[in-house]
Amino acid sequence: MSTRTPVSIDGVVPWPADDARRYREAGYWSGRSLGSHIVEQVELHPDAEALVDGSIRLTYRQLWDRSASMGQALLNLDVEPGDRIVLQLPNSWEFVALTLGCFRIGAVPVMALPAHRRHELTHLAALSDAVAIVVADTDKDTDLRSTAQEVAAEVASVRAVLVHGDLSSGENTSTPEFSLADASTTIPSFSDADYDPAGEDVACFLLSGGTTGLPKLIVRTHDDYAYNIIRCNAISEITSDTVYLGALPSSHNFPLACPGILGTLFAGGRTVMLPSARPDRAFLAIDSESVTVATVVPAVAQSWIEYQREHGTLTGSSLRVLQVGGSRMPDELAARVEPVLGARLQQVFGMAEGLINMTRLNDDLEVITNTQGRPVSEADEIAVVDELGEPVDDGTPGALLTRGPYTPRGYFRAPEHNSRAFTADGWYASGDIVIRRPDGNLVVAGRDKDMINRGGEKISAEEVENFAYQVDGIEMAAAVAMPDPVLGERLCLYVSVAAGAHVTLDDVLAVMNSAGVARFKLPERLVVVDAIPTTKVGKLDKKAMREDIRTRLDADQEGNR
Ligand code: OOB
Repeated sequence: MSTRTPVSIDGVVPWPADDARRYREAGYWSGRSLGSHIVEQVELHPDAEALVDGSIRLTYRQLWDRSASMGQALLNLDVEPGDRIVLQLPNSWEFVALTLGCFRIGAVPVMALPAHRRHELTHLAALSDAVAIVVADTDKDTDLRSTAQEVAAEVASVRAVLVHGDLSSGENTSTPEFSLADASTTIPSFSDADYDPAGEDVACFLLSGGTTGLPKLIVRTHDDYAYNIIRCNAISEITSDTVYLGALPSSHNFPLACPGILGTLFAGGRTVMLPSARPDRAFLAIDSESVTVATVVPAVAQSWIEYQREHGTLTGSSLRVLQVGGSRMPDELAARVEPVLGARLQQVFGMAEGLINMTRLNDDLEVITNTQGRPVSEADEIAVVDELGEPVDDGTPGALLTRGPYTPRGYFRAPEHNSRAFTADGWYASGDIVIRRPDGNLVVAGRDKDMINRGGEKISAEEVENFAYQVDGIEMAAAVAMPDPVLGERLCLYVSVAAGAHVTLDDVLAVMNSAGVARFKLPERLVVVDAIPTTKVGKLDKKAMREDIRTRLDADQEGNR
């Protein structure tokens, strides 16, 4: 157990003292840092492979050494325990080494998504008071070095940019730039004993899917995140024999810690990092690395099933468990996983805010196919309530509330939002409508939050609407989910316009692109209406618009026949 005094970060909402004591006494919180769990595996089998990234293969000892180098490089930049670092890296060994380096010296990575651009990165850096930003040199067609420089110029606290990739060209470097390659070879001179974070110290900031404006920051402590990982490992049966495929963006809670990369490291298994989850590449990796567990969203599961049906490349596959979550998996798709891919399906209904539900590997097929599972910990509290906050009977849909040892009690520096997202008793209102079955398993039946779930990527309707209002001629705007056979949902924007004005989708995209918004948030269809439907109390009637777009899509299909 760490003996260091915890680092206090202004704006973190702690668990109430009584609950914290209870969680410690019950052994849910061990008072240990995340790194202390992983170093056990380093000592146990230093020469076992921990991480594979293309042609690079790192043993536990090598990964641990590289994470020390990364930690030292941060210390050389005067990064101190508790300092925040916006981390945006593709799936790579560097992502893991740097994350572990941060954990070891108590620096706090802010887990930006690879798709984030200037708009989101600036927000994350400013909200977290980040001292540094870590990016890849480019992603697709975007020069992320320049983006990071723009963010640094905007946010006074940022004093360094660390770059994964090429630093040889470019002169726009008003904020000092450092190479991650150099950082990974820095000679470490610090001792873990001097830094080892306390259990209650902040380990990382995850991002909320966000129902309001820009993403909120979710504070995860070493204690709570370690417990999250340990419970997920137990339920997913992760051991030193596990070979885990990390193909979703690693900064998501799901592939990071449910049980994900960190869970596999906790257990002494091996993680194979892939830059994308495309079936051709994933299947090659599964075959050549004898992958046993993989994590995907439903849209990816569907593409794997289709690919396998067409090409049949997974014969005699090592894949034992396919974890699927992030958005609702249709029951018909769930039923096809095991027959086609030969792997046991594990449905995962989780959230970066904490609570993780999973089907168990030995559940009846009916449960695995038709439900999103049950909490991974006996200490997870669940309530399903009606509009008045009264519990509903099992079998009746209601809003999901939760509380527990790895579900924090408030977002970072968001008191106003916290007063709405959390009840006075500390329950987190997830915004999901669920049915609890008599067997305790949850079925996700809808949601009461204003969010679009585009294949697992969450988009706040409000954020997109705010951009729409910057377009000349738009008087009223409403972002709604339109059904999509592949992604589940895509974003459709309804607008009403001023008399005589002519607004196109391109006008909206132009505003969002010039603001540097992540591409996945861009509306994919614009519907111009005379008047946006409203409810009796004058609120945007999103239900009516969702029904309307359904009808329009059906009519389009008819027209195409
Ligand atoms: C995961 O985390 P987030 O924070 O990106 O999104 C959480 C939200 C949930 O509140 C729910 O609305 C939706 O995503 N969701 C699902 C789902 N899994 C997540 N909706 C229906 N069925 C599912 N299986 O998405 C996440 C975090 C950890 C593990 C798994 C997913």
